[in-house]
Amino acid sequence: MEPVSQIGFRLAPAALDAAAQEALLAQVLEKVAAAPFYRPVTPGGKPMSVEMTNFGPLGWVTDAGGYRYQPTHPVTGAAWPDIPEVLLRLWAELADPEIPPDACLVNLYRDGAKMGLHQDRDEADFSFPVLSVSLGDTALFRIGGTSRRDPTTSVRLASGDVCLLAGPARLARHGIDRIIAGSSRLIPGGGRINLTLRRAGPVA
Ligand code: MD6
Ligand code: FE
Repeated sequence: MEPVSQIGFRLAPAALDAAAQEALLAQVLEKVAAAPFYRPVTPGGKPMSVEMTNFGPLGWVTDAGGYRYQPTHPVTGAAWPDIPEVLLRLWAELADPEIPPDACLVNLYRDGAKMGLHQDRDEADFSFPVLSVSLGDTALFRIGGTSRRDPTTSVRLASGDVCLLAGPARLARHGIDRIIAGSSRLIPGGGRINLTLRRAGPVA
C-alpha cells in the first residue's frame, strides 16, 4: 500500500524511447545555445550545484530577490526560447489537454550536483500538475508529503522517464539526492538534464 502522501505522484517509465530522447536532447542543446545554462544563487546567497535555464514565456529564477517567474534570461536579458513541440504534446497527453504549459525549467546536473527537498509553489494555480522529463544519467529522486514530518521514499528516474506531481502530490516535498554518474551515455560530457513543465501564470 502506498503512503497517502504519494497518491498523485505518477511515473511513466520509458515514456520516451531512445530515438525520442536523442531528438529531444538535440532540440534542447540547440535552444541552450541561445539561452545558456547559468548557476543560480539561492535567496540566502548560496550558489546552487545545479545549473539552470528555461524555455517558454516564463522562466523560474532564484537570486537575492527571491524565487519568481520572469520572461527573460537573467544573464543575457533575452526572452527564453520556445518550449519544444514534443514537450507540449506530452503535457497535453498527461497533464492538461486544453491549457498549455507556459514555463519549462531546464536543470543540468554535472558531477556531484543535487537538489535539496523543496516544494514547487511559485505557480499561480496548483490545480495544474508539474510534469518532469529526465534525460541522461539516472537520478535518485526523493519524495515525501507536504509536511517535513512525512516519511520520504526514493525513486529512480532514468533517461526517458516522465513523472507527474498532480492532485494531492502537487505540493509534495521532493528533491534529487544524487545522480548515478556514467549510467547513461546520452549527454555529451555526461550528467543529467531534467525538464519540468508548469503552468506558472494565471489562466486568463
Ligand atoms: C529533477 N525535479 O528531477 C528535479 N519538480 O531534477 C523537480 O524538482 C520536480 O521532478 C516538480 C515536479 C517534478 C519534478
Ligand atoms: Fe521541483
